[in-house]
Amino acid sequence: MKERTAGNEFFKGIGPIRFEGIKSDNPLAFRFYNPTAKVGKKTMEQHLRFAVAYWHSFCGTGGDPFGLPTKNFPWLTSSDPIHRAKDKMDAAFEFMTKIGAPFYCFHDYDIVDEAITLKESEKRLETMVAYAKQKQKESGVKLLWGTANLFSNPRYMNGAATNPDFHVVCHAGTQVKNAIDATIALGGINYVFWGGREGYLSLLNTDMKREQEHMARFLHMARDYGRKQGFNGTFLIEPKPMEPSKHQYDFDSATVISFLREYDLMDDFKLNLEVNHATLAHHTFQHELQVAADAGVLGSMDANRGDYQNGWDTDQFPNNVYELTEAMLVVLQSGGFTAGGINFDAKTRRNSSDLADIFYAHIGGIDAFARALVAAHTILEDGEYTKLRKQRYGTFDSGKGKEFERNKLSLTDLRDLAHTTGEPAQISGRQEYFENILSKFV
Ligand code: XUL
Ligand code: CO
Repeated sequence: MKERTAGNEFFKGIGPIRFEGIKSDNPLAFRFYNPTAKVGKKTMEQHLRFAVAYWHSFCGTGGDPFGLPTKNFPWLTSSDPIHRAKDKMDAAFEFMTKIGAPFYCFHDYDIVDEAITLKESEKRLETMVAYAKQKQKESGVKLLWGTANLFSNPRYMNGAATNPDFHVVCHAGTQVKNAIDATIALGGINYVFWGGREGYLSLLNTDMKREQEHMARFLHMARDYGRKQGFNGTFLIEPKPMEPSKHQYDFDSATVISFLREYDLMDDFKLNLEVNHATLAHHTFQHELQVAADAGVLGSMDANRGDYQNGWDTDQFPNNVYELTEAMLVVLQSGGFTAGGINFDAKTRRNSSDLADIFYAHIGGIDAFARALVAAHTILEDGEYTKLRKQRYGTFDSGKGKEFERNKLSLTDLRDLAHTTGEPAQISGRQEYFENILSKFV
């Protein structure tokens, strides 16, 4: 077998991406993201905690249900699975270092292809985890989260943890155990569960209650195992309403939170919220973030955008600064990211077939978030937005309104008060005024 050449440069002609400021017309530079610039008490890098998604940028080659792959990645050419995996990892770390991302995220079988036997798959994973450890050490790039791919292999066609066949659940458990081990070995800060196949296609053949109980049992086992192995990080659930399942159990923030509460998992689990998944659930992204923040479980973010003209997960890189500002307002007001970050769960389009396109995509997304961060911070500093929103609830800050909040009134008290005060004066919600505050700073 041909020896692998280590240290290949895959993105030739592209150096480290630097901040050059708004006047720069260099397409391979940041115009807004200056990692060391302070926004309030933290630097941009500390606020945003960007992560590169291994699967989209180094594994996905552009195949779709209607056509073959379009991306001829030079790191995928070797016929030997370990050589190929190491080349891919060299490319990934070269990219992450050049773009200046502090973090990355992966699924188990992103870093190496699954083998025919479980034993061989585990051996491959072990080899690649050791290689990743070395690469992380050399580059300083850290693991934001690890996860297991419990949706691609045909064995999961009826679900993973919620599969009606216990034997499949055992396979899912094995993968999760190994992925947790890998995450711990690599110092991962979070561990994610996205249950793409945890749901159903038809209720006619599905015992939903039993499947959800199995899912809870499975998550308890994973939590117990991780904690026993010394994992102190956060377990994250990533909601999505559908695709590939017709109905996914982790539908949206509210559904997942009530599941976590019902099965006593709130102490260990938080949410990883993805923009396009919110869109598919007919929510705004900021709604999903706020629901999680209000329950104290806003963990991390998968950043992308959908498409206004269709109804599936297009995973496009973010570029809508106005919408991102609304999202960053929620994040900042909830105290910002601690363990979590912003993972670019986004892919370049199928016809973006140059290697440089991966750089343009990330530069665009990172700059858009930097602008949104600054805008949201400025809006909060300016204070008019928060003041006006607080004022809307002013009648609860004193007198009878305050007594209501403090549980001092009964329903008959409300009746008596309504009779004394008469018809309330109309008060405008001033939505357009609020929108204009945002426009002023975006
Ligand atoms: C799928 C999706 C996944 C998860 C990780 O829509 O978002 O990539 O982020 O499994
Ligand atoms: Co995602």
